[in-house]
Amino acid sequence: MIDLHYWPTPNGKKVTILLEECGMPYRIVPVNIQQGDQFKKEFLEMNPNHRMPVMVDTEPKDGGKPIVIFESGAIMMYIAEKAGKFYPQDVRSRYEVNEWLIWQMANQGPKSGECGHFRRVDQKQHGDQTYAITRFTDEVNRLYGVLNNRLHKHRYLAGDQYTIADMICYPWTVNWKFQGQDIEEFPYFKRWFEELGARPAVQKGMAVGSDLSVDVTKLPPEEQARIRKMMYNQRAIPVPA
Ligand SMILES: N[C@@H](CCC(=O)N[C@@H](CS)C(=O)NCC(=O)O)C(=O)O
Repeated sequence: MIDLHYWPTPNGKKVTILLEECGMPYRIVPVNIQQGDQFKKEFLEMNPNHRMPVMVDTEPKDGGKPIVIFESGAIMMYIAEKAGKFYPQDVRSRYEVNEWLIWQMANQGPKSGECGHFRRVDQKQHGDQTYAITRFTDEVNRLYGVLNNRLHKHRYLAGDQYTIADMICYPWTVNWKFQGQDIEEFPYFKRWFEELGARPAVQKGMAVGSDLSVDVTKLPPEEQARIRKMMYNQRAIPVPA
C-alpha cells in the first residue's frame, strides 16, 4: 500500500493525479502544514526538508522494509516505475521525461510559488511589493512561453505520449489567472491544459483532500498572523543536542 503524507496543494496533487491515473490503491495521511505537522519529529525523520508530500510504500517490489521518499519529483518517478506506466523504458524517451520533470521541480514550481507568495503579501503591512511581483510574474510568463513552444511542437511535454512530465506540471497551471497570466497568449498550452483537465483521473487527483483545506483568509486575524509567521519566517533547524 502507498501511504501519501499529503496536504491539498499543487505539489501534493501531482502525486494524487499519478496514483489515480495508475489506479493504484493509496491512503492519504494528512500533513496539516498550517498547523505545523511538517515540523513534527516523526515527519522530520521522513523528510529533513520539512515539506510535504512524502510517500511510504509499505509493500515495495523487493519485499523489503518500507521505502520512504520525499520530493514530489522522486515520488513520481518511483510510483510510475513501480506501476510500469507513464514513464517510458527506452533511454531517449525516459530522459525527455526526466528533463521536463526536473524543469518543473527547478523552475515552474519554485518560480510559481514565489509569484503566488508575493501576490498574496499584505502591502499595507509589508510595503510595496511591485518589484518582486513584476519579477516573478514575468518569470512565470516566460515559463508559460516555454510550455507553449514545446506544446506547439509536441502533443505532450515529453513527446507523443502522456507521461509523468505532464502530470507534474498541470497542478501548477490551474491558477494561471491568479499568477497574472492570460491563457489566450498561449494557445498550444491551452489545448494541453484543456485536454488534461478533462481527464477523469486528473479531476479526481485534483479533488483529493478538498475537504481538508481551510480558507486562511476566513480565519481570525490572530490565527492568520500565526500561520504566516510559521510559514514565512522559517530559519535553520539546529542539530539535536
Ligand atoms: N520541492 C518540494 C516542495 C514541497 C513543498 O514546498 N511543499 C509545501 C506545500 S506545496 C510545504 O510542505 N510547505 C510547508 C511549509 O512551507 O512549511 C516537492 O516538490 O516535494
